[in-house]
Amino acid sequence: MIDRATDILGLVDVQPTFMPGGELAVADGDAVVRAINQLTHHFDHAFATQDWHPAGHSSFASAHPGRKPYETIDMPYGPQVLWPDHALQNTANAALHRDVDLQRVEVIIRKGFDRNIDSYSTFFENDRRTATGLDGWLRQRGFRRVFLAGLATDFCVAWSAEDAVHLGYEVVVIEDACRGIGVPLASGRTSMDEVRDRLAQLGVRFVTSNELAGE
Ligand code: VGL
Ligand code: ZN
Repeated sequence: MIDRATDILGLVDVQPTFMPGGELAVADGDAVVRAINQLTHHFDHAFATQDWHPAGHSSFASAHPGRKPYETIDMPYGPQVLWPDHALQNTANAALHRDVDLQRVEVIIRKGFDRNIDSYSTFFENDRRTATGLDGWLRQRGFRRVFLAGLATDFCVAWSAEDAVHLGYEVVVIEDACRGIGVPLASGRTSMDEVRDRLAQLGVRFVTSNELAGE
């Protein structure tokens, strides 16, 4: 059962840059728009995140001569997957999708604007220490449970879910309102295979929109 006072919907990177036709297209990524629009009415409160990179960002393969997108390199803060240039500040594809219902969005957290560090999670940059400020905002507003939807399941949604658990929130991922990238890993599995196990172990719940409607 959704508690409209202490539950909040988090819309992660619902931006055309992550959808078919975009720079870092997630397969079927645009399907999240309709899925999200059908479930926002369950919530009184929402926040959104927006990937927001300067040109030459260090997560771009193009910033590392000889490297290709989807390779992993070591950065001072740990391993980093390299991406095609995407979510460029002030470009149309970096805007929140024009059709997504933002009526209940009370704060928009931008991330990835420091050119030297990537930021998947909506709580911390990829050093897992530099805060975005969202935790303080949620806490001061009295939210205790975060429902996540958006892109991409195996990166920004997963890292946000994990940090939220560590910060003491209950976390629910609305799986049909998310789509993933599926980067091949050294283990032979993909980032999609790993993410569900890792999050489930942390106590993250996965629900479908239908289950949410029935709750
Ligand atoms: C994302 C890769 C790079 C995401 C953002 O939104 O999941 N993934 N930047
Ligand atoms: Zn990015």
